[in-house]
Formats: sequence, structure tokens, C-alpha cells
Amino acid sequence: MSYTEEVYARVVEQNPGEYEFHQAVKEVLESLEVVIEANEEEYRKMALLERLVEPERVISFRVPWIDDNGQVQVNKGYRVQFNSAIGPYKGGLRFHPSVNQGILKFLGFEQIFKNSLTGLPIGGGKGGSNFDPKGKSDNEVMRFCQSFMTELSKYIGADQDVPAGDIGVGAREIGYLFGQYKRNRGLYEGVLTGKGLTFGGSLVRTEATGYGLVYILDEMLRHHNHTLEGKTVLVSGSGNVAIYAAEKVFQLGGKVVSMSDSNGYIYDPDGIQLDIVKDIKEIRRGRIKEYVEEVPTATFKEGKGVWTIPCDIALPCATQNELGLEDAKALKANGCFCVCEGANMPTTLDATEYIQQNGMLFMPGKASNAGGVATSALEMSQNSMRLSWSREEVDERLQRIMKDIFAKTAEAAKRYGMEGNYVAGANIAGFEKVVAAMKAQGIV
Ligand code: NDP
Ligand code: 2IT
Repeated sequence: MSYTEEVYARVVEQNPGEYEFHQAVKEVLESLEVVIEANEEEYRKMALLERLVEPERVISFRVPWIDDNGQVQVNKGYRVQFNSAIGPYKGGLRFHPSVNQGILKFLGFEQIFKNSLTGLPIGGGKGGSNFDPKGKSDNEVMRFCQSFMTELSKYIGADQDVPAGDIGVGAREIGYLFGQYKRNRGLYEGVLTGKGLTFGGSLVRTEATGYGLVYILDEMLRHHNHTLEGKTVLVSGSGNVAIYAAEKVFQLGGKVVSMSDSNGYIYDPDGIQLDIVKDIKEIRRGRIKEYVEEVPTATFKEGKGVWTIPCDIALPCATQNELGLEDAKALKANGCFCVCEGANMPTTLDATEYIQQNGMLFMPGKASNAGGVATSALEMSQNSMRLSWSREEVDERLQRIMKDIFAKTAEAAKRYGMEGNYVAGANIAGFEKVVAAMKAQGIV
């Protein structure tokens, strides 16, 4: 067995039931095989991979809160502090009923390489809860966030660990979490990103993941002699990433014809009207099927069939493993030539392989959705300076970072004889910086 195979087997054995974590490790280690082989003796001696796949710390805690009926509810809370070689732990908080330790470890592991790719000094972390914000009142969400932060505030700080949003955690939740941190710790500092603009938030952070996704998509398309102009685009999800990815696609001349949520998907061949989606999702906190009440020419279908719609480009922006092998085959059969991941690990391993082997362009989430965390790091810089940059300044920096990520990813793939394999390129380029820092810092 090769060193990477040994470490993968060990991960499966020592982390039973954490399937998403196994999947994320497998993808990374497989594409690092060539790099590891070249340094095998050194890396084995210092147990470099064994340390890389073991979080520095996993904190798990009870989150008791009282619902509107006076009933006490109890949820699980977590923070995975995965790797701080290149900076303080950085990564989002996810509130979703599916959340468990394995999912947060997969997300924290991915975050290490993603954050490295941004070129900014941020380590990898992730956290969250199995709390479901859907159907809860604002007061319930506030009480939950306060209880969650009462415990979490012992372990985070502006130079220690800086959480942000992810699924189920947006501006509302970040506001409540920030208020409780300040109250508990007595510190007004940049301990969370994605804050409101009146209390230290950065312009463009709301849009950053979606915009960044389309900036790198545009860069990849140009590199392969295409443009977005006139392209038909499928977007899945209808949350933060999906909405602003769709907005930027329209701005650059493409047409988004679908969006979805966990109930089903809408298809609007005339192009999705985003002001309606924003009203449904951001203001009313409603369901995507409500779109067809306002646009009768559009259709809603229940279930996961969004990838059966003919398109040129697919942007999965909902959740992990939402695009499987059958979906990839349907995309190919219907003319799709490019998949660019907005969500974290939305494409299964067999679907990724199919896409790459069938001549389609593929950009993995750790490169293509890095604009969100990169802009979070810009928010941290602004907080440290106690200054705020203009929208243009942040957007320009975001564009530069996404171009740079594409260049690094393409270069690393080429250097190892895998030109155009952006999965390998992103993993290698992200790994190189982290490993150099880990080696320099000794056995910690
Ligand atoms: P939101 O909570 O804003 O939106 C999530 C969207 O995905 C909703 O439309 C939701 O539908 C759908 N969704 C979530 N879970 C499922 C599921 N199990 N099955 C089907 N649909 C589902 O989250 P974000 O837009 O912030 O996050 C989307 C993805 O992007 C995630 O993978 C996240 O990790 C990733 N990401 C987010 C970043 C950010 O800055 N926010 C940065 C980088 C990556 P429903 O309402 O029905 O649940
Ligand atoms: O997956 C991610 O990169 C995020 N949810 C954003 C993390 C952040 O710290 O902005």
C-alpha cells in the first residue's frame, strides 16, 4: 500500500461512520499521490499526513434553549478546529438538521486547502449545530444563537478562531451570535465575519461566494476559449451562494434558467427573475415553488431532477453530494460542457470522475467557492485596521483573488503533468503552502 492509501485506510478505521469526511480525504489524498511519492520518506518520518487528517481540536457541546411554548429544547453544537498552520481557524457555521461531526470534519478538512488557495493567512475550521432554523420564530433563533455562543465564546477570538455563515446561518444569525460574544467576552473585535455593515461587516461579503464562483468560472471559460455570453446555466439551491452566483451570471451575459431547494426545482426558460427569488428567500423566508405563483410561465417540479434540464453550464450551489453519476450523465447527454461547484463537495466522486473523463470542464468547490472565505479574510483585515473599504475596492480584490486561484490551480496541475485537472491542481496548490508551514513549525 502506498503512504496515501495507508493513511486513507487509517482514517476510515479511526473515524467510523464519518462518510463525508472519508470522501473528502480520499479525493484529496488521491490527487496528492504524485506529490507525496516525491517526498515519501520525509513525510512518513514526520507523520505529515497523519497529522494533516487529524483535527487539532474538536469541541462539542450541549445547546439548551427555550422555544416559544416554554418547552426546553436541546441541540448539539460543534466547532472543529482543524489546522492552524497558516493562520487562525477560519470557516463557517452550519445550522441544519443533518449536521454531525463527520460532516463538519469534511467541511473543516476542505476549508484547510480552500483557505490556503486564497493566499490569505487563514487556517481551516468549521462548526455548527443540528438545529433547524426553518419554521422557527426570530426570538427562537435568537435564543438558540445566544445559547450556542455562550459555550462557543470560550474557544474563539479574532486571533484564534473566526467563524462565519454557511447553510442556515446568514446575516440574522451572525448578528445574534456577535451580540452574545460581545456580551460574554466584553470584546468588540472581528470574531465573526459576515457581520452587518453597521457593526464591522464588509461590503460585498454577502455576494462574495456567488460572485467569486462566477469570476473563476469566467476565467476558466476564457482559458478554454469560451465566454459566458449567451450560455444557459443551471443553478441549484436558492440560498446565499445560489442567488449571487445567478446575479453575476446575468451580469456577465449568461442566462440562469433554474433554481431549487430541498423540496424541488423551478424552470424558467425566459431566465429566472432574481428580484422575485430574493423576495421569496431573503425577505419572506419562503419556498422556491412560490416563484411559479408570480411567474406562471415557469414550472415547479418536486424532487431532485434539476440536472435533467438542458444547459451549457451547471453550478451546484446547494449541498454535498447533490450531483451524482446519473445526474452527470444527464448533463453530458443534454449538452452541458462545464460544472463549477458553488457548494462544498456537491459532486460525488464517481460523478466527478465521469465529468473529467468525458471532456467536460470541472472546477472543485475548494477553488471555486473560495471567494466567500477570502472576502471574510478581507473583513478581518478591515476590522483589524478599524477601517472599511469601498465596494469597488473589495470587489476588485475579490476578482484578483479568484484569478489568482485559477492561475495557481492550473499551474500546479500542469507542473505535475495533469493539465486541465483542476481537482488535482487545487489540492496540490492548497497543500503546498500548508505543508511548508507545518514543516517549519515542528511537531505540533
Ligand atoms: P443557504 O442556507 O443560504 O442556502 C442553502 C440552499 O441549499 C437552500 O436553497 C437549501 O434549500 C438548499 N439545501 C440545503 N441543504 C439541502 C439538502 N440537504 N438537499 C437539498 N437542498 C438543500 O446556504 P449557502 O448558500 O450559504 O450554502 C450553500 C452551499 O455553499 C453549502 O454547501 C455551503 O457549505 C457552501 N458555501 C457557502 C459559503 C457562504 O459564504 N455562504 C461559502 C462557500 C461555500 P432548503 O431551504 O430547502 O434547505
Ligand atoms: O464554506 C465556506 O467557505 C464558508 N461557509 C465561508 C467561511 C467563511 O469563513 O467565510
